[in-house]
Amino acid sequence: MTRTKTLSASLPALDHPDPQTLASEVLMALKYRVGKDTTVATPYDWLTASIKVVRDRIIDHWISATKETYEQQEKRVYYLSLEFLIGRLMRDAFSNLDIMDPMREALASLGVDLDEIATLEPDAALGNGGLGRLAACFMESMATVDVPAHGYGIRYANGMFRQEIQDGWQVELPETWLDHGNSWEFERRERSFEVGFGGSVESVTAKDGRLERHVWKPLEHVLAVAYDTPVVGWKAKRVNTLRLWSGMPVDPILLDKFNAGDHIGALAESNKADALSRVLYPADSHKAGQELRLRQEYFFSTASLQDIVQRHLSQYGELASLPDKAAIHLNDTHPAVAVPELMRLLMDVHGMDFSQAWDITKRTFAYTNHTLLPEALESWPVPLFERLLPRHMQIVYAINAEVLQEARSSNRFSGDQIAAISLIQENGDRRVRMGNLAFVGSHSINGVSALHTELMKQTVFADLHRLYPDRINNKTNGITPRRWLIQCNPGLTALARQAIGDRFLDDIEAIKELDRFAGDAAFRDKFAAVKRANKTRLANLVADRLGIRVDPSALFDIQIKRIHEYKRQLLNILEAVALYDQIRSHPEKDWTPRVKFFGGKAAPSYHNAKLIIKLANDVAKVVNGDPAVRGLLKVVFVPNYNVSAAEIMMPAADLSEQISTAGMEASGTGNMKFALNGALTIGTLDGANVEMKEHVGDDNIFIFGLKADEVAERRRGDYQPRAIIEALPELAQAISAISSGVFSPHDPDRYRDLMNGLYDSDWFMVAADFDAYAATQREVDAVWNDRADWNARAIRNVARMGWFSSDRTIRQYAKEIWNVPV
Ligand code: 26W
Repeated sequence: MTRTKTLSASLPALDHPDPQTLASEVLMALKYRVGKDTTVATPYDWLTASIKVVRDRIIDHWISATKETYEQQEKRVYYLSLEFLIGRLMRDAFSNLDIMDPMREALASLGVDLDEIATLEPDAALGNGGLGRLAACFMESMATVDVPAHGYGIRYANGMFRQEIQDGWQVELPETWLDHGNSWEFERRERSFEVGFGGSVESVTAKDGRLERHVWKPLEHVLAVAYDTPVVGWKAKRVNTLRLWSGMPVDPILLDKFNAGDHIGALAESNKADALSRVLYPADSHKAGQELRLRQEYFFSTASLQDIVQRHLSQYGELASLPDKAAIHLNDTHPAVAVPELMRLLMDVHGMDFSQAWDITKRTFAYTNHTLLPEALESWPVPLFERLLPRHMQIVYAINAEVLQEARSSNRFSGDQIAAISLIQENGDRRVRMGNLAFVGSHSINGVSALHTELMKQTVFADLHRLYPDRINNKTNGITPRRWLIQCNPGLTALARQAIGDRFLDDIEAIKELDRFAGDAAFRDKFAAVKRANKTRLANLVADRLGIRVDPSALFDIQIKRIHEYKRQLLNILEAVALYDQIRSHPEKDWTPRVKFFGGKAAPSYHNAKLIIKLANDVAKVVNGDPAVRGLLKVVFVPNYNVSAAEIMMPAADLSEQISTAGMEASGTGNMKFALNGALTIGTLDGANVEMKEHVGDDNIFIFGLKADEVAERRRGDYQPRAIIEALPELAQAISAISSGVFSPHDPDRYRDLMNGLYDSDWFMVAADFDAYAATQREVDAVWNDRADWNARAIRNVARMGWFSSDRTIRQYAKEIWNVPV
């Protein structure tokens, strides 16, 4: 039953403090929280004091929201995710509490520049890329649309690595974001749970000899300790909790061991606990495979479930009502071990039988799939799973028996199809398939764009979909407009407010009222001025940090995202090389000045991705240094792409590169951030690009290349990249230049294998799409040269992107998956 929300009187209203009040709060915080006075305060101390001030204000809302959820017995959402790519929080908090301006003034009155101290806040980079950033946008949107929610994850001491570019190569350095402490979080020592690994399973029999229950006797124990960060929504509508677990030895002093003289043993135990929350696996769409990763997955899943079960029991006294009061969401398969863990808690700890536990489990869990890449689909070797989690292995077998029985008794499945449904992969080494486990344990399985969801039904989950046809559904991703427009693009926000008023701040879909201004020349000029200012800021940054001078009046063409072959940074670089060649050989032509920006991290073990970074840098060096180019083309690789870099680059883009091989990008969310900030997209019909095209209209987006079904068809047939390359002189020359060492004269063979890969197999269809891509880029030039037309299209992009708000996405999850009122 869906209950509609009633606005409660108990929630504190948003107050509007004046700068004087805030200034005195900052001074108090500086004195009593930081322990300094103004004469000795460092910029970092001012940052800490400012965060404490805004956090105090958030806490008032936090406590009342938590109380209200309890009193009203509201259903809670639990979002389990191994990644939360949050970025900085201070500006977001100021903006959501509507105190940005008075706070700026307050700090200025104390001689402190808000923008300066804001850049000192470290990025909380507890995620790899899209999946982690989506989790962060969702947390903010759940608070904004008033869904009572907890995010659960790991408090990694080292998040995503810091990328340095040395001699063009990626070098990975540890990111120590907790060095100065973390002003946002609260340590909750009292909220800690034991986590076991290994050991054996004992059966307890009743007096009559019947099996009563199983008891897992783990060999190792660690503690998961909670750290809470409040997450504030727009205008502090609600404040939710992000609870991150940190590993600690059960006996933090390890006195027994130590006193018994086992100093090394005591240290080893401490290190083992510590290791669980030491580092984020930097593998994006490639399974990590190591034992420590499975340990991390179980560690945070069991701690979160124990916490959820305890909260539910203390409020309701029984567990049969769990599905009515708790929706637990699995962000990809990383927390899929939560399925057998909840079964274990219900059966072994709380005495339920299998069928009741299974019913509760399925009604409680929902799962989102974020990728179809086969190499990213998690599975664990049965011997490893069994050694680490012996009781869970038994439960997985029991679930499997249940599911396979259902499949067999329907008489609709062949032997191969039954094998595809099984939780255990039997060919080769035996492995537990985490995708199948998450699927069968959930009542809802969703994809993240319309195309991706269709492909899920046709490929990875085809047989499970036939067995459970009502479970797969689509929830197209979204982004929070607070961070990705209001906060990162104050110029465009102010311009929109002048034009259409403030309604879009509360309801981003109202930004569609901007549409009619596309035809208004005066507005277009103002829009262009905002874009120009944002580009100038990026140009200055690039000049300061990299010593590369770029002209803000050139077309800024940007591809920023993880480096992966399927995302096809290589296609973009090849086009740059071909263009470079053209500019040199046809100096008489009227070339359109362009700067191609790249940014992104490669997984440390991903050889080709790292080579692509080196290639971008090698090409940049040659092109930028060639006087014959006359500045018409520049290539810039921006090091250490992260959330904060995105906040500067998204607003500065004219052209957004979304050029993955069709069928391979589940959704993309960078595509949405660019368009909302007034960039036009050049892209394939992949992921959410398909729906973006429907919303912005065919004339306002540049679509090229093979479609997903055409890619599949070529792969089935005999795709001949060599023939294609040989028929395209521009492409052939670009490849041969790279291959023969034009961009790597001191190591001429550096790119030989990478280029041969294009001739020999070209799995990502770079050759097949090159011609269409290059032709579309020239079309881009033509539109760019009619600046009124370009700006009109860009404005229409901004106006028509409201639907891609994560508020819309979260409302759909709430209504169609979680059954919570919004
Ligand atoms: C097991 C290792 C691992 C780690 C990360 C496997 C898979 C992943 C994810 C697939 C990585 C990811 O970030 N996927 C992205 O999710 C976004 C949010 O839904 C989508 O927009 C992107 O298209 C998708 O690549």
